[in-house]
Amino acid sequence: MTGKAFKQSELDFFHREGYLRVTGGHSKARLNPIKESILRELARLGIWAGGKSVGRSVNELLPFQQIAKLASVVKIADLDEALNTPEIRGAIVGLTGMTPQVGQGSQLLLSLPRQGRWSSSNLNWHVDIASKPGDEIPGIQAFYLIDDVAQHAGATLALARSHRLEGEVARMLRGALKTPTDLEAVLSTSNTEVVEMSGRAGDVFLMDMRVLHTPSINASKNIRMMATTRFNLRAAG
Ligand SMILES: O=C(O)CCC(=O)C(=O)O
Repeated sequence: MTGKAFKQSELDFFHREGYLRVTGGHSKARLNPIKESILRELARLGIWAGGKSVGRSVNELLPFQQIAKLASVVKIADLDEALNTPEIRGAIVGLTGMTPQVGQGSQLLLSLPRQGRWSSSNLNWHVDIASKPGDEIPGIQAFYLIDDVAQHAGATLALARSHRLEGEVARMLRGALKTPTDLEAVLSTSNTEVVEMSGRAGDVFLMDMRVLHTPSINASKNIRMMATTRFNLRAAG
C-alpha cells in the first residue's frame, strides 16, 4: 500500500505529540448520508426526534454509559466501508511506515446533548492497547468527525505526549488521572497537554494508541457525532 506523503513538520508533530489532525480527511458528501442515517435510527429507536429527546432510558444513563449504549443500539449499514477508506489507511502508512490491519470494524461515538456541565475532572482516561516502553507504535486509532463538534460538545480528549512517558512519571500520571483531581496540576508535572478533538465535519484525528484518551461531557445543545476505527500495525514488507 502506498502511503500519503506528509510534510516533515507533520511527521515530526505526530511523533512528538502522538496525534495528527487531518483537516477535511473525509468529504461532507461521504459523511452527510451517515449523519442522516444516525438521525433516522435515533428517531426509529425512540431516543431523539425532531430536535429533542423523546425517550427516557438512554437519556437517564450516565454520560459515558450513554456512549456505550448508543454504540450498541444505533446500527449504520456499511459504516466501516464508508469511513475506513484506502485514503485513511494510506495516511496511516505515510505516518508510521507500517501496514494497518483491517478487520476490527468502525464504531459510532455518539453523545446526546446537554449531558451536564463540562469538566476536565472525573473522566475515564485509558489506552486501548497494551505496550511496553520502547516498543514500536502498536496501533493507530482514527477518530472521525461526522458532524461539526464544538468545544465542550463531547469530543474525545487526548493527552498529547503521554505516549512518551515511562516509569515513575507514567505511573504517577495514570494514578492521578484516576482520582477526582485538579488536572492542570497533574499535567504541569508531566509535560502533557489535553487536546480536544473538536472541529469540523470531515476532520480526522489519527492518534498513536499509546496516547491516553477519554470521552468527555457534551455540554452543547447538539448531538456529538463521531466514530472511530482502531488499526493494529505490522511492519511493512
Ligand atoms: O466517546 C469517546 O469520545 C471516547 C472514545 C474512546 O475512549 C475510545 O474509543 O477508546
